[in-house]
Amino acid sequence: MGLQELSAKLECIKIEVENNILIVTMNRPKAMNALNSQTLDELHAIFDFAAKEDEVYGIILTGEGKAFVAGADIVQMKPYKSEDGRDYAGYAQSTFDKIEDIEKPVIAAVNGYALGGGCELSLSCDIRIASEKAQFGQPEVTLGIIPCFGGTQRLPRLIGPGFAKQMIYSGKFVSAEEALRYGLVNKVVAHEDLLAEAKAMMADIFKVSPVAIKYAKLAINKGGDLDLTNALEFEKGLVGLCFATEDKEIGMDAFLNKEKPAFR
Ligand code: CO8
Repeated sequence: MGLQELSAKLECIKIEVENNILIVTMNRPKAMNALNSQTLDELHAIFDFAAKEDEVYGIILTGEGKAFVAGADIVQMKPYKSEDGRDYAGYAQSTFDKIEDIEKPVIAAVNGYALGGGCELSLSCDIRIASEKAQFGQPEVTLGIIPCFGGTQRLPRLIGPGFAKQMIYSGKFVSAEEALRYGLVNKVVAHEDLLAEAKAMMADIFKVSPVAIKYAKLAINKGGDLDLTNALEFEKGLVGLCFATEDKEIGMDAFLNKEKPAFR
């Protein structure tokens, strides 16, 4: 399915391609871009498209209006019993795994509220840039549940268990500046500069070897779940793969010839 055809089918998310960046805008403003089943279906379709489309080199995720994503859809979840809750969490987890595992860089440009599943969505991206208006939180405990779209696992892995427990146990929102201090976001920028900053960061990533990015992402994401000895083995195996690629020839030839490498 091409971009136009996919775009025409989407109701909760907008997509466009600009300079090889797929810009994905969460777009259910009447519900603060909350994640209902249809939105998760659409995210699956979009990331399937992004994985296959050669003209997409990287993805930026952002939101329309006051929210990035204000969490799972509470209206949809209210009637759920135990099994429904588990199943829905599983579906959201598989969606976010797909985002985390895509072999292309993904930047979250967090424009506003990133709460519950919204904070967890940003955690499945490689890099988070926040508008000064962004607010992060895991308010699930105020609803009598726990973060379950990966939040109890990805948040402490990113910012450490101390700050993660503070966020998860209190349910309180934290400002963009506080999120920067925790290491939850890489950078805070003026609201009007958010997308430009995300695009500029992506443009820098596009200058280097896409094959190296793919293997670096795999090494960081999968190696982090292994003990150090096995993680280093894994890293060694991946650099072996790098040495077999054309990108390695291009990169090292360019350096030795005092030229800029022309990857892709
Ligand atoms: N789900 C559904 N609707 C929502 C959500 C949501 N998460 N967030 C906001 N809305 C709706 C509001 O109900 C309101 O609708 P209406 O206009 O029909 O009354 C509309 O969006 C606008 O919201 P507000 O009037 O509240 O706007 P404010 O600017 O006053 O406040 C906030 C904005 C701060 C974002 C506020 O709406 C809020 O706190 N939202 C809920 C945040 C939250 O608790 N998120 C966590 C949800 S749980 C989760 O994400 C993970 C759990 C997964 C469990 C899954 C297993 C089944």
